Amino acid sequence: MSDRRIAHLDMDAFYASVELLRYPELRGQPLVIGGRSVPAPQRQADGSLRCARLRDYAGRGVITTATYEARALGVGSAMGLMKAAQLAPDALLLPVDFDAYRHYSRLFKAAVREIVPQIEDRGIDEIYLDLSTHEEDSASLARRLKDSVAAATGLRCSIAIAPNKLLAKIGSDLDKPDGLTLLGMDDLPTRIWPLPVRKINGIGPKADQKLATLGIRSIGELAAADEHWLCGHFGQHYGRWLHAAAHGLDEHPVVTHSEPKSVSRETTFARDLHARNDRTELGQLFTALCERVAADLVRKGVMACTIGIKLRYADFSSVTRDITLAEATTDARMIRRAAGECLKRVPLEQRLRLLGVRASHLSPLAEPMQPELALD
Ligand code: DCP
Ligand code: MG
Repeated sequence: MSDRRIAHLDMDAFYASVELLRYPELRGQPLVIGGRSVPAPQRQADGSLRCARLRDYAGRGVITTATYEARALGVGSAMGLMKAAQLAPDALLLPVDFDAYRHYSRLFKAAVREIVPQIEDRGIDEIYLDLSTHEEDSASLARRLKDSVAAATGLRCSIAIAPNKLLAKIGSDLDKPDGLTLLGMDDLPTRIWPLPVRKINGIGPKADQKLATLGIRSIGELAAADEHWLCGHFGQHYGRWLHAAAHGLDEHPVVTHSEPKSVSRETTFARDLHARNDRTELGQLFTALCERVAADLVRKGVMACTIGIKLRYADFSSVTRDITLAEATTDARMIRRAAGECLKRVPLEQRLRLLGVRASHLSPLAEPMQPELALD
């Protein structure tokens, strides 16, 4: 396993960068995405763009992400917007638009698959790749992946190539944004050991705090700690893992295929619809979604026991509801009926922006029956 080559690719300031594709004139400014009921930027009669600023925000919303210009002012993901406003009152504030981010997520992954067909999908903006069987050297492969993502999306990403997933994940963060990082085991003392232990994927806030009380803050200090001593404090399993991780060891394979956990379809309306006034149109869209989910289930060879809906309202808040059926199904009408039941349990005063239907708790469809042999 020592000659594996694993890549981790992570998009730079992802949500914010997608917004900047739409509003290129905002480039270079501190900009954060987040909050609830944040107004979208508005084009003025003179062509200029009017955009909310952090200091205008009142509420409990948090930042999903910030441009690097905003991070320089001390604000970042998960920070409350009102707290952020004290640090960067003039920073621009944009609402989240998940549909747009999902669209670009699909685009960048498709661009990567053109070069490396098998990817491990780790969510909206990151993936792992196993490059071990590729002939091309790491630097030019990484370059080509970055160029392909940029050509397909106009967005930049950071990539690291390392002997395993653990180091690749740490590595992609080392030279952000627009990073291209190659790490070998030799780089451990200089590039990994000086980092805080939190940089290891798997050391969360609790373990971090406990390590701190034991006097361990950097990965190097963790590597120097005695394995038995660590096991005494954290248990055998986690103690051993901590010790191995600090030495840059990780054998996890890149997992490129997974059984679907759910099947879903959703649609954002061309204009916001109202449950009462646009009843017919909404009903038709709803039925069409259920039919597509049913077809997806059959195509994937699975049936579903739970049917759920997702609504996003005009103010971007969303709700989900689900219902568990007496028996698993792939039938569009049963899905439609269950989804209709869910719809009765959500508030419908506000206009709707998006409707989605999800089928989950999947199990394999019964084997098709053996075609009868033609005996004569
Ligand atoms: N995100 C979020 N809430 C968080 C962290 C992230 O909603 N607490 C969203 C917004 C990010 C996206 O997920 O754009 C990807 O998360 P990353 O941690 O990769 O952050 P970015 O891509 O924004 O920045 P970076 O350049 O550091 O990767
Ligand atoms: Mg990212």
